[in-house]
Amino acid sequence: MAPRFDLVIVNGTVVTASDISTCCVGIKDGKIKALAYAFDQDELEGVEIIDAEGAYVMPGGVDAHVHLCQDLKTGPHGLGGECADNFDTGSRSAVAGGTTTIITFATQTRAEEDRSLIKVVEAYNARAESTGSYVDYGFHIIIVRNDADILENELPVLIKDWGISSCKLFLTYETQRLTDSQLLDVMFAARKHSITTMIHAENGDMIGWLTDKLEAKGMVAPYYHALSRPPIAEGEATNRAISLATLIQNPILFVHVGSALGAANVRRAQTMGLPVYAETCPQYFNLTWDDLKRFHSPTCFENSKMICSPPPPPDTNDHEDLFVSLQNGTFTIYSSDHCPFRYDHPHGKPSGVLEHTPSMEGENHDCHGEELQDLLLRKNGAFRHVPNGIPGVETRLSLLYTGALQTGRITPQKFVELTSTNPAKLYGLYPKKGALMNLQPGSDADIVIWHPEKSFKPFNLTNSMLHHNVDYTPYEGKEFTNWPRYTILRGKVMWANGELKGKLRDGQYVKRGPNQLKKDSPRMDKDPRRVATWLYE
Ligand code: DUC
Ligand code: ZN
Ligand code: ZN
Repeated sequence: MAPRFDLVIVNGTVVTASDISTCCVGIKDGKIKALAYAFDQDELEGVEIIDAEGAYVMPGGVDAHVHLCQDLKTGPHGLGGECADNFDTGSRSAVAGGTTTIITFATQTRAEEDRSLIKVVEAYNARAESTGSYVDYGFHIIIVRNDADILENELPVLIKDWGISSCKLFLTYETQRLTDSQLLDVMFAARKHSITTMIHAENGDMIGWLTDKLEAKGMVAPYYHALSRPPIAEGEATNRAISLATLIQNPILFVHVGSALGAANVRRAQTMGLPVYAETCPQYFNLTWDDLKRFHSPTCFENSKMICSPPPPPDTNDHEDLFVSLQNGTFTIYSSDHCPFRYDHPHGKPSGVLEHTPSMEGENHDCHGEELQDLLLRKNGAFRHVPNGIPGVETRLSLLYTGALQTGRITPQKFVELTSTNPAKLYGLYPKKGALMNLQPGSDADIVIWHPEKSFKPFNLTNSMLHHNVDYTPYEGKEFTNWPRYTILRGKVMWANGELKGKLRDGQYVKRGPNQLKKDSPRMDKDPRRVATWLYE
């Protein structure tokens, strides 16, 4: 008789978003088959066994905000650089950090040939298929125009054929931002097709105006990026988007919320019963404005390594405010916003110097290594032209473990909710992902097993330990108190004791369904504020 299981995890402290218990996990055909206090000896005969030694056993991480293979070099007001990771290097980094599913972005642009969302998704998927992936993956679609025909005809195809149930919209960046009226168009279409709208909420005009003022005073060093995007830029934009979503009555998710002001607006909307969700990211709990001036001198271009948008908060008091929002449910999900740019690459962070400085006339714009580093020392850059984004898909879970779980700021269940279960529910993947459910429809056996706390020696991170294709980490030297010991994807051990075990083509594309958190908002269709019921009749 075939064994009941292919793989069994014993002596685990099994954690889900709701429960925690000492038990064993039995896996068969890539699915969770049984959870039990113990299995009979004869059931374990010939079966691969992992001894968790009392450590946490959790659903694999679902990172719902990852940029891979993305065209980010979209002009002076876009993100302005070349994405350093493809599906090979990015997914390798994900699995080494305990993540088993990533949702990446396929980007429409304003170019006529990129009008069709379907063609955009096909092109991005071809990039994923050309390398393969170590983890399961899907796409959000970024929409930067409001063509009625595309929204009407293509959104249903994205849902039906591709299982894409979320789109991202921008309130900043000249090449991406939509006006309020355009936002309403897309939100209205998204509502019709049960698509969740993800909002990049920063006020583009405030940022542009402040950037001009800073430049006029010669304040162009990387540090001033933070001053060009103060918390009120997120405060205004979250408020406005909440108002628009109230009119449309469709769920919105604010991506990468990094300010207490943004979080407070989200909290207020949630208290009113609106389907407003928020994502936050590790950089808002681990970096501050000081990190933008930590290399050598406040004006040093190397500080561009820390530039991301929105920027990290001013100081560590903000971290504490944000931890409260993490703990009390204001933040629905915790993603990496892995947006990788290299430092030693002319189309990475050095774009901030190479491509846009008038004094670069006559210089080699396509250099690497010593020549590039020499240029960065001799020439002034400007934060306006630095690509916005930092890497973090691999460090996401361990940073939250170190900073929030081990310190008692959140429970193990909350950790699972934020990093796996809620992203799976929000983006229509539950309970295939984000759960350890052994009853129909059942969960994929995607699991992360940590090291036992009592035997794990804290260590200081260096970039050489990571598996991405970026030549730095913002967390260089930081102490970590745990790290995923095993990462299991659909029953296959992909990462064990510091070694990559899986294969590049083990990851699969995942189709997603509609938002499964929406039903938590009972007043959603009651239109208590008398906004626009007639629109939906
Ligand atoms: N938005 C993102 O989602 N990632 C990086 C930078 C940005 O503006
Ligand atoms: Zn964004
Ligand atoms: Zn992002």
